Amino acid sequence: MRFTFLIPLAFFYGSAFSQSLSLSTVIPAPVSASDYPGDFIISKKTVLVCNNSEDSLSAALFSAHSSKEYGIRMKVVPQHRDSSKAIYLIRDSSRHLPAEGYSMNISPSHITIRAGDGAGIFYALTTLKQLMPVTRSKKVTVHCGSITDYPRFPWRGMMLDVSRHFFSVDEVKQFIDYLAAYKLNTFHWHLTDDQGWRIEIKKYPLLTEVGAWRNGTLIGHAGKSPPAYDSIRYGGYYTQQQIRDVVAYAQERFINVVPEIEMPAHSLAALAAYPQLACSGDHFEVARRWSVFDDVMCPTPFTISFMQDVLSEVMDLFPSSYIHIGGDECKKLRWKESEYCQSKIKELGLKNENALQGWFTQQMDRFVESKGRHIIGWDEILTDGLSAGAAIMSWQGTSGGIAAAKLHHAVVMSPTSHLYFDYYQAKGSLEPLAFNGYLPIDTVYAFDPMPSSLTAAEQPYILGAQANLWTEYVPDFRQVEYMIFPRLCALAEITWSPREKKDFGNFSQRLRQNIFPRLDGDAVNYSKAIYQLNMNLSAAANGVTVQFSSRDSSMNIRYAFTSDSSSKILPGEITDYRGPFVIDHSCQLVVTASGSHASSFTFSQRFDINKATGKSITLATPPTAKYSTGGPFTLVNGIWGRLPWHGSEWLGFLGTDLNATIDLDSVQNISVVEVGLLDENGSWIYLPKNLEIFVSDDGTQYKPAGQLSYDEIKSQGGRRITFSVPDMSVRFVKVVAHNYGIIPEGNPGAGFEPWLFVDEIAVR
Ligand code: TNX
Repeated sequence: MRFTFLIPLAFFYGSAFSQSLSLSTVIPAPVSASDYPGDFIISKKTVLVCNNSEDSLSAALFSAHSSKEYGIRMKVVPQHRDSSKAIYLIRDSSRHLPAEGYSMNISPSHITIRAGDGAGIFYALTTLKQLMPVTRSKKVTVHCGSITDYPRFPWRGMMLDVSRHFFSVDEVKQFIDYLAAYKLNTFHWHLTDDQGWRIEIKKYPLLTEVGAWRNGTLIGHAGKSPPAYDSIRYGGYYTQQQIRDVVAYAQERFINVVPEIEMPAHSLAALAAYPQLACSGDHFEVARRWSVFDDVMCPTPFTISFMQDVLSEVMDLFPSSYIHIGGDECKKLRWKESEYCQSKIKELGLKNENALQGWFTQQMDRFVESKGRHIIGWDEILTDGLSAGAAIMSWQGTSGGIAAAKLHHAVVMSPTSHLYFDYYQAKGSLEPLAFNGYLPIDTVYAFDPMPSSLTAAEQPYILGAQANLWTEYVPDFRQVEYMIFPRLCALAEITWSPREKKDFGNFSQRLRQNIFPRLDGDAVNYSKAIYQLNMNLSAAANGVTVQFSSRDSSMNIRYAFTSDSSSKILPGEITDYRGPFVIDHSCQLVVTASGSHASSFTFSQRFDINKATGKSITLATPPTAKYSTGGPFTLVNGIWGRLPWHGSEWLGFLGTDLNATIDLDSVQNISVVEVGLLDENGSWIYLPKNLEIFVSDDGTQYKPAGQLSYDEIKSQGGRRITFSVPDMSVRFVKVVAHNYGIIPEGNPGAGFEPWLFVDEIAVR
């Protein structure tokens, strides 16, 4: 019957008619969902029926959402005589649903939601929101069906760093809303770091009066020398009143707020306010740049009682059973120099400074436990003496978490390899500045928080996972949105949905069908990187062959060439991509890939086609495996590496030389050789000691054609080094760059072998 009037109905409503969404389009994927024929229609006559005050609040939030998105506000009533047009919210523990679980039955006349707790009711309504039309429509239909759903892990989290950049209370609430929309239940609030202390502590007012403000901020990427700063006083903090407000707001959305107070390192802002916290020195500045600093708190009685006072106020503000005490990246230089630390190590019979950090952590651990709470910290805090209740957040891979679980500590997985949302999610020159790593959404999705090496008895110690958004390169909230969306959706699915349900292709389809249009509607600034193409380059006769592949075969790929670096494609100059094509002249290539709805992803790439491009190249010493992705061809692929550098565009030689021979195929006239180098000592990448060019007609007899010393390379800017060779006819060009050799004292990486990084060799 239904299908007979589907067509006239569609005609009548025109574009306003939208087919209701299948129950299996929800993100995170429910444990089980089946569609039944028919729709439930939400209108102003629909009522939400519940008789529990906690659920009434969830119902009111649902109604507010419906009012904002569709102009339909629904009444929340304790009972309803007419069973039609009702959405029932029922507390029912007889079904033995796991914590936070719910069941939902949608029939044409009414919807019944059952859950054992308030979170379950809230998540059912969250699911229902995703079953309502993706765009505003006259008729708000929800597909009939039934769902049983509950989370795989109890800790589904996201961290926001508000120290490196500060976000207002309203922005933090918006962030919390984003978490709630995908059933995440933990907001880890990174409140203190070297660059700013952001929480009011009544007993120590200077923490915010002094520590919340810095006199400028690094411009561009760290590691660039010399660093440049703006001179804008930057900062801000949350009053205790504001914190209480945020915590209450989060609680209404079933989100636990875990505060983080960093100690003993990442604490320059605290040291600037109270220099007595340090081992020595009486003047510190709130950091203006991104780094791991030598100055850290000293584990003295003063520091211990100071930080316990801070934690007391923190525990008054945050009901969370876990309180995060940081503990990462504590350099031990100051502790090695400190008489106090050295005598404390002796007195306690400790092995070294790391053990002293363990002892310091224990002082906090005992204190927090005495208040009926637990500490959680980064994997560096794992030592023998921790209370059984202490938990570990595993960031340097998963091994710290695995070790902790084996010792029966609770663990939250948050490895840089899969869950660092401050890393790039797309390749290409149009990406906004980010931390150096690369973390596309399919890598996030591939992560399983449960390590396969744990026994059944150890597995319950894995509480779940969380992603971290460090904000060194996230200056405003638009950029927060860009970094978390849509990777947040993948995080939600790996922490909520059953492992067997994981399917990236299906997930990305649901993203495009059910999520992207909503984000578009709410003007959320999300990344379109999922449409990103892989660009494969190979050698062609006089240039390179370009081939694209994508995660999605329905993708529509078009490209064009422009003379400048603008991404604008002019109409009429666009080509539909049908297969590999050759680039044999220098140009700017612009590529757009679009999927089934309006979103698209554009990137551009400059090609420098010269006599060496695509020619055969051999290396006497191979690059070090870690930086060898594209092989020797990387140096003649027509692409100069981007800055900030990204591994795949460079070859790296750890302690060894570059010795490259290019066969130009035939004898050619040449006058210029260019070599691309990197000078980033902060990353232990050093220019070569010298650079030599040799040429040959036959590939056996070589004669020198020029050489440059370290100082000459440096004076050319150390990036794109040009040799003018006397005009000559040659077939083979050999480039030798001698590794700088052991890094001298006083330089980053002193005493170690340096990296030599090369991205391109051009012959003209
Ligand atoms: C390491 S992860 C840090 C942070 C940085 C982050 C950048 C961790 C516990 N410490 O201080 O912001 O890398 O990715």
